[in-house]
Amino acid sequence: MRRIRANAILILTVAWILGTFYYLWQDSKPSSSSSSSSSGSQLKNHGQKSSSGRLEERTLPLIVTHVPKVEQQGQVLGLFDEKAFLSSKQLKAGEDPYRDHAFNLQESDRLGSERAIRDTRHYRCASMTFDPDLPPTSIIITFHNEARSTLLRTIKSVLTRSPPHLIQEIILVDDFSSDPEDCRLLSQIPKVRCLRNERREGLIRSRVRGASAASASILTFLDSHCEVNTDWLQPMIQRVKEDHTRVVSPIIDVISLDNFAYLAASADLRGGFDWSLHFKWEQIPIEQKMARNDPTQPIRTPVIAGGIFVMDKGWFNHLGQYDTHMDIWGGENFELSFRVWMCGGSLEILPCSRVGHVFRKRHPYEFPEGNALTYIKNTRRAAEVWMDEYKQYYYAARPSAQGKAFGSIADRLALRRKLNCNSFRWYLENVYPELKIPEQEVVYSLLKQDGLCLESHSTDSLGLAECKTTPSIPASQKWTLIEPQIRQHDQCLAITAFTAGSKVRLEPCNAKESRQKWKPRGPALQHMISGLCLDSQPPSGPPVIAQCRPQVASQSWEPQLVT
Ligand code: LR7
Ligand code: MN
Repeated sequence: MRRIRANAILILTVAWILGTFYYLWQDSKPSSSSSSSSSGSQLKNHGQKSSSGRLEERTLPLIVTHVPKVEQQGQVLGLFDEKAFLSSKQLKAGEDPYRDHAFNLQESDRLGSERAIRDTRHYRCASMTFDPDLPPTSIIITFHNEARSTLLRTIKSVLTRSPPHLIQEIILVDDFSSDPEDCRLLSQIPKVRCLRNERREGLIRSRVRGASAASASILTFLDSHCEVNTDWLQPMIQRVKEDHTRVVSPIIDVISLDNFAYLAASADLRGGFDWSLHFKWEQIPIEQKMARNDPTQPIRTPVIAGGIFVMDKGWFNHLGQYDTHMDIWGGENFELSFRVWMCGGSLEILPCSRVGHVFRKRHPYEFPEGNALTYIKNTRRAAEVWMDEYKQYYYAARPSAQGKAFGSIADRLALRRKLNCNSFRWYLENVYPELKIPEQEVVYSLLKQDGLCLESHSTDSLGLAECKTTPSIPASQKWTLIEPQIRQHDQCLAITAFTAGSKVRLEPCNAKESRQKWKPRGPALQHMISGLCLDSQPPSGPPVIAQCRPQVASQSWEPQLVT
């Protein structure tokens, strides 16, 4: 009897251990097949635009496995002669495969019009459900001299990996490519229309043209060298259907520009930027990451990469489409992102939607006005219209932008007023608090007046004294002008009362303290709130504030830079 009981306990123990192992195995499964947070060797930063608008490549540590999958094949191209289309334009022997497209054309051509790719989603995505009555979308793809094989793979992946009833049409906009045949031939594919520009417009105006021609109520934008992955479309349409003010992007997987391997991108990234308006992928803030217990949840993002997103057409039009005075490439993703957030919408990345994109290191096409000038013009327009007083940090980070032409922004400012949008400060506080306001370059100055210098005697007493420049300037005469503060280390120049004649002294800096806020007014230093100016009358006593008379010697301060 005892033996039977012992055996029963043994069996139960073994079953329990096996059950536990099975459970753990189930939960860790995605680490070998997708990009869940449990797989440590993730691609952290998958391609980044540099300040010149080029792409910098990162290491791609993921091993790719090709799992052949039966997909809807055959019929999607109708009478379109795929073989003739691809074979008539292949790389000739001895030609540089990178020359025309900045990726390995030979490898792309070798893959043909379609291939199986790994389903890179978290395994839990597969059990998501969607409304049966999702609305269809118009897919908009603009291209300028795209390789035939990448363009056809983009189109075919859409047609084979999307529920057919969700694809209303694919609108290609040929942005004046050298060969008009691409556009003409591709129009033979069922559901595909192609509009050809009569001159080079750039991707921004081309997208607006495509969007205006779209007949579905939801717009989906794609680059011309993508491959969409399993069930990529439903999660995005679902989110937009639930709330038309959402603008959603997939996780953008990496297609290697060298061997066209399809690589899973990290699911922990969102779009960010620095003050020069240089886009970068960045880690989700740690608090948000900790709070994410469901890997299928959307990720709020301050900006989108720009090329691949889904947006309600009515909302796109209501918000002013794009700034059509932006040319060729670049900057439109910031303009759209600021506008969406500041004018009542939101941006998110949906981890259960995956689209591959060929990231390149250089632009394979020409910029009629030059690459740098175009990027500056476009980003300057975004900064001037949307960044309010914070545009000063853009100019500080990109000094070459100053003085460069950017055209009239009157219509965009009018749009911003009409839409009654929030301020950029609101955006920084509510959407992107992680973007730190730069400490402006620390400039040490003497504040000189007729050969005398403003000096601190003790912590709170000030006066004028002979300027001491040798052997070195004492700390008591060095001032840092970081608008709106006039600082000496962590002490700030502050008024003691808001009335004329009040003393000025030093006190611990506090960014919220209005008594410490100054601005230059000609040679004078004006207290911002009282409107009174720093005055050294009487010359021996502590400085005071007085009615501004900037021509008067006692109010004339000459900052002299020292290091
Ligand atoms: O004059 C042009 N006319 C065009 O139609 C120049 C380009 N294009 C087309 C081009 O064929 C392609 O389909 O526009 C699309 C984007 O150009 P790419 O692929 O040369 O640029 P990219 O991949 O570096 O572009 C990213 O940034 C752009 C900024 O203007 C756009 O927002 C792109 O859509 C965007 N691509 C993505 O977001 C995919 C992920 C890359 C990242 C990060
Ligand atoms: Mn691209």
